[in-house]
Amino acid sequence: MPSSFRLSSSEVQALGTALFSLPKPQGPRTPIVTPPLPHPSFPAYAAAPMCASQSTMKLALSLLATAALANAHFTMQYIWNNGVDEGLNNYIRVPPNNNPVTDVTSTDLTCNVNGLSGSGVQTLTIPAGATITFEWHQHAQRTGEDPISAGHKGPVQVYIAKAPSTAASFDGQGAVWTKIYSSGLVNPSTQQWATDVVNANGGKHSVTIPASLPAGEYLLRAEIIALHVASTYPGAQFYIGCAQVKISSGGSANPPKVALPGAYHGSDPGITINIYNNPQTYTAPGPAVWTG
Ligand SMILES: [Cu+2]
Repeated sequence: MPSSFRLSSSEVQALGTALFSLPKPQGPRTPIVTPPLPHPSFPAYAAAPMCASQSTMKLALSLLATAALANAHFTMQYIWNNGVDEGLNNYIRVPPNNNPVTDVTSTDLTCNVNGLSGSGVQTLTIPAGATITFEWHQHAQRTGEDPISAGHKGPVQVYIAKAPSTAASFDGQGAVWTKIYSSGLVNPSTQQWATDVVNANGGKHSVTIPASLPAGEYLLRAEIIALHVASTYPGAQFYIGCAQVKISSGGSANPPKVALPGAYHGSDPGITINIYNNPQTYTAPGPAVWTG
């Protein structure tokens, strides 16, 4: 496994902290994580200065993370235009690896790492009102493994931003983003999250582009937030994929817009949250969905 696919040490430590803050299960529900607990005084042990037992600690943390996550990290790899698969990484600003963004004030929040330019990326022409599907995978392949690793629970959202000129030259900065889709805690009684639905759908989720948007070139930004280590900030993991599209015809709507980064804060209840506490409601970060 390439090193870029491994959990960082801070992620592993945060996971350990989150797991050891688990409350007792309340009512009938499927256990989300049932890792073997390697040591009763684990949190203090993990926070202690480096010592002779460091390698043992690392092994225990590694086993813990493996039990909970099996794999890690993913990227947006395909865009489908009205049901047509447009091919691996085509029309997408591809990040250097599948690591998440965790700093909501970073320009990496816009379109992932190295995502401020689309030079070399083609722009896909779509009709007004198109149904666009995004497809995510852990690795650069459709292998049948979980598209996103099952331990990654959280919301799925889609934003769109109109480019002043070409999508390829658009950096997506400023108050330019309109939220057009959001799905969070789908079923509180079973603790089913939007990410579970994406996994069940082979890594895919769809959005209808509002037909009232004006013709022109746009960035489409899909976002999956994994909340498995989000009980402190930074912890929530932002997986972001931006695609370049050209709406061939359209209307004259002027939808509400926010900045990304800008609209999210580390203190947002949808960003800093312990999802192992059987939440019954969830408020995703950012503005309300605009449907056209
Ligand atoms: Cu991951």
